[in-house]
Amino acid sequence: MGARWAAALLGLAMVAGMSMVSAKVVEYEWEVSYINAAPDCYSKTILGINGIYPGPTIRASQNDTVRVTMKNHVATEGITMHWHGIRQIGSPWADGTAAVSQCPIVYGESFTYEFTVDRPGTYFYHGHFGCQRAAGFYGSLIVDLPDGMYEPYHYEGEHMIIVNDWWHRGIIDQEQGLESTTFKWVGEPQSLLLEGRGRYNCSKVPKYDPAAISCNQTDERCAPHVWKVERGKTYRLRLASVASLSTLNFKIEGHMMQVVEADGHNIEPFYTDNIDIYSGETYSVLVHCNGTLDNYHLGLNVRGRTDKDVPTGLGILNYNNATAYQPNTPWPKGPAWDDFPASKAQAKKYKALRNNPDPTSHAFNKTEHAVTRTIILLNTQNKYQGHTKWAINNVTYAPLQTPLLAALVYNISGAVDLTPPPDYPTSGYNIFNPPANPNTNVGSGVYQFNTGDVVELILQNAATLTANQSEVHPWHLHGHDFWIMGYGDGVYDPIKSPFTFELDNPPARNNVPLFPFGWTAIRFKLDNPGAWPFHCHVEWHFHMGMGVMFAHGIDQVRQKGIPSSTLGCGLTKTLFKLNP
Ligand SMILES: *[C@@H]1O[C@H](CO)[C@@H](O)[C@H](O)[C@H]1NC(C)=O
Ligand SMILES: *[C@@H]1O[C@H](CO)[C@@H](O)[C@H](O)[C@H]1NC(C)=O
Ligand SMILES: *[C@@H]1O[C@H](CO)[C@@H](O)[C@H](O)[C@H]1NC(C)=O
Ligand SMILES: *[C@@H]1O[C@H](CO)[C@@H](O)[C@H](O)[C@H]1NC(C)=O
Ligand SMILES: *[C@@H]1O[C@H](CO)[C@@H](O)[C@H](O)[C@H]1NC(C)=O
Ligand SMILES: *[C@@H]1O[C@H](CO)[C@@H](O)[C@H](O)[C@H]1NC(C)=O
Ligand SMILES: *[C@@H]1O[C@H](CO)[C@@H](O)[C@H](O)[C@H]1NC(C)=O
Ligand SMILES: *[C@@H]1O[C@H](CO)[C@@H](O)[C@H](O)[C@H]1NC(C)=O
Ligand SMILES: *[C@@H]1O[C@H](CO)[C@@H](O)[C@H](O)[C@H]1NC(C)=O
Ligand SMILES: [Cu+2]
Repeated sequence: MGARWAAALLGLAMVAGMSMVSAKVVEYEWEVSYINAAPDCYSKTILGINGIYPGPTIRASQNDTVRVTMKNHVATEGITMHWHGIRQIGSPWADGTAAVSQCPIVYGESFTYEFTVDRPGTYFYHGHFGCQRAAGFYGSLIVDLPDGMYEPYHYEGEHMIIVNDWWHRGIIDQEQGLESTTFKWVGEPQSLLLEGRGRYNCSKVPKYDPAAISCNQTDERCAPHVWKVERGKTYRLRLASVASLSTLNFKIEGHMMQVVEADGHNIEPFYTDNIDIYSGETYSVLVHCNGTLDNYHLGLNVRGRTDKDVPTGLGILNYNNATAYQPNTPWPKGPAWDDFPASKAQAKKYKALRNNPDPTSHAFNKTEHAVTRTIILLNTQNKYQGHTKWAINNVTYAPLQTPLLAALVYNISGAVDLTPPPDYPTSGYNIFNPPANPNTNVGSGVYQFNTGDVVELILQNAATLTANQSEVHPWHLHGHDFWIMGYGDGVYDPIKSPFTFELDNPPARNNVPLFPFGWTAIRFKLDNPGAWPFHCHVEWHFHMGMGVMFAHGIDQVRQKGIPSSTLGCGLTKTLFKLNP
């Protein structure tokens, strides 16, 4: 039941320097259904693609067209798929965000995504409806340079490592707990997974739990993944985090890593023995395999939240086809989970690669990218009619029934809340304590921009509803890359803080952490017309309203049109009939 794919020449040949580069169509047909899986030895129902988990890897070359036809065989749930890090230039309808770019694909129906992968790098895809990403609905997406073109670094082999945190409860149960007025938090994960594999101690499953009989320590589906290397060679490890909650720290026993790529962009390389990966981020690290032993641990640990009951996730780096086994050496562990200074110092190491040979590098230019609009987004935890929520400038986001893009393109009256949320938080808000009045407003409003605007966006963190507590929030932008201008502790000062910004070579990213009680400044140019979410990539936080919507250039999208296959729900029902 492997992925069926076919590659056909597009017929277009592109001239790149002296070589002819031809873009092709890379085609996949996916059948989505519930499957039984045991990623950490505990058997449960998850969402599988073509019967497998993690989903099939998509591999294409720069400028190729990726076409994925996805059929929904899940009778009780709609589905969508988001191509994380792919900007969807000219194809905003293919972004795969339910309530924004399309209607969910209902039972028995198929939907075809078609988009260009314009930039080489490491990406991934994941469900973007409800909390389906947490149900195992994800896989890797790798964009190579065309034949004959090379990265500005050298390696002899490569491997993908998709990392995740994992719970035993099903997502429907988890979502219901988060939505309920008797709020039930999901808690910390049971396991950490590398390439969809971890290992839970089955003797911890209570005897009365029906799963006690299906938690099987010797199930081969939870045997640690083995990454094979040849002694003396240098490997590119492509890391991607689809975590639902945790920041993860990756470390290889006895080996250093040279970080060369972040979110699909080349960076100024640096060496480290451990790397923080926030949910929604991708990295490439080069590892020179000069170890003397047959097997080494790959280790994954929680950062930024307690790791008390979350054991190290393990994989095996195996040399020269020796018999693979888990070494009996201590598990690799980076800095302590609450060593925030270490995480902040590492985050600040990322700089765009100077003299980047990649013409699509998206280099920052302080003249060209001077700010035209500034927005400050305050992240708070609140209450709405007894429900626990996350809010941005005192508005918690509620998905609309009518997809935002269609609502704007067809100007459907009453489908969209056109009142933009505030550009600034309530003045004088004390970020260090929970508010005396925790109530917030619910909304689905849209920040509307002019194409060409350069927006500086300040994310400001604050206390949760618990005194002295503030959490890490990795923010992800759809449709655009932004530059990370800076990070700081405490309250952002519009006069003093900008003096600390990196104006020389800030890194271009699509994901950025916001540290507890701190602020993060990003800047981006509105150059890709459409409707785009900007949200916390913690699955549970976005579900609790931690996101905002951006839109610009809708006239251009309208001229080009959006496929009628994106319609059919909410107030687009009648349009669907008009445009069958
Ligand atoms: C990709 O397409 C763009 C736009 O058509 C073109 O400028 C660029 O040279 C192409 N790159 C490669 C590597 O084919
Ligand atoms: C598994 O859990 C049991 C019960 O909590 C404990 O006695 C045992 O030491 C654990 N095994 C490992 C390998 O951690
Ligand atoms: C556990 O898995 C192993 C390997 O697949 C299998 O041989 C064994 O029968 C399973 N045990 C139970 C109790 O299902
Ligand atoms: C492997 O190479 C690194 C740097 O290239 C060096 O520091 C280390 O000592 C080498 N390890 C072994 C076992 O040779
Ligand atoms: C390991 O096995 C593979 C497959 O049989 C083979 O291609 C490769 O050359 C072997 N590597 C080494 C270092 O022996
Ligand atoms: C930055 O942009 C300005 C205005 O477009 C241009 O004159 C200048 O050459 C650019 N600088 C670099 C380093 O590209
Ligand atoms: C959208 O519809 C409203 C009336 O419902 C109208 O006032 C407005 O001009 C329309 N906008 C566009 C862009 O067509
Ligand atoms: C947020 O909105 C709620 C509901 O309107 C209000 O009661 C509360 O005072 C507002 N909080 C802030 C900090 O503006
Ligand atoms: C919060 O932290 C401050 C400063 O560390 C301390 O004085 C205060 O007692 C703490 N409050 C609570 C409720 O823990
Ligand atoms: Cu968050």
